[in-house]
Amino acid sequence: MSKELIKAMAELDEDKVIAQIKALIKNHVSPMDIIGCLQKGISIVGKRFEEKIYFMSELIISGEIFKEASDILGQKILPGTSKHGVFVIGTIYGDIHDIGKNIVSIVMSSNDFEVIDLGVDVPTEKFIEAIRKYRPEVVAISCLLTNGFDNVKECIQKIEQEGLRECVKVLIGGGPMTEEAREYVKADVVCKTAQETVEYCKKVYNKGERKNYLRVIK
Ligand code: B12
Repeated sequence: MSKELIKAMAELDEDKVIAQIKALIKNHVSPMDIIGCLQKGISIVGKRFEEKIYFMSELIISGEIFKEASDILGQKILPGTSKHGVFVIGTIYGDIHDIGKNIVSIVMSSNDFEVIDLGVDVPTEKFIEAIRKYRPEVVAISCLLTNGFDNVKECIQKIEQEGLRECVKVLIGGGPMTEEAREYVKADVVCKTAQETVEYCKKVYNKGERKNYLRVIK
């Protein structure tokens, strides 16, 4: 853990963040460890926002610094070559947070999954359309706002009403997503990190249920 990087991120010192990242890369620290430090730093930003030490402008700046950092790190996490499972991901409507979702996308892609990223503020219809079109094994819904839980629940209900629920595993993720939230929204699984997502999706893929899905979807 680089305390300097955590501090630079928490204090929104963009130049120091970038310089630290470059130095850590040079020292062969893994991109995922660097992301871990950035995450610690940005969660301090979140706390300061709650405590009214930071305001909306600081939140926006933190997002921009994290994005710039992930662009540098994204180039170090190379996409896989042989695509096997299909993975659809999007941030639920009403929510525009996408930094965590983007990390999950990059890591899934580097682990040989074909990733269809629907973006942010994604309406239910777009998730349903993507399930029909791409026939993924897993659809992941990202949500960082506690008041977005009902939207996630509604989205999963609609997937069920469309007769698609048995065709796809629904995974949820994002800061406030817990086991209780999973029960509430009726998802199959909650993953806390990108690596957990990879492991869960590999398990689903290795069960070889995809053929059955293809038969069920009309
Ligand atoms: C940056 C930020 C913003 C940026 C987002 C920029 C962007 N492009 O994403 C901006 C400024 C736009 C923003 C806006 C708002 N935000 Co904001 N934001 C944050 C902040 C500081 C960091 C979030 C982040 O990117 N973290 C870094 C990433 C890497 O971490 P992560 O998201 O947790 O992701 C990891 C895991 O959770 C997981 N993961 C994440 N997503 C997914 C998805 C899947 C499928 C899986 C498997 C895993 C997974 O994998 C990641 C890697 O390990 C958080 C504070 C915090 N502690 O999270 C508040 C926070 C999320 N925001 C908050 C709020 C309140 C808002 C606003 C409502 C503020 C306002 N008054 O307008 C708006 C909402 C706008 C909207 N409609 O969505 C609150 C939410 C409180 C709540 N419980 O609902 C937080 C927690 C701040 C706080 N402590 O009060 N925000």
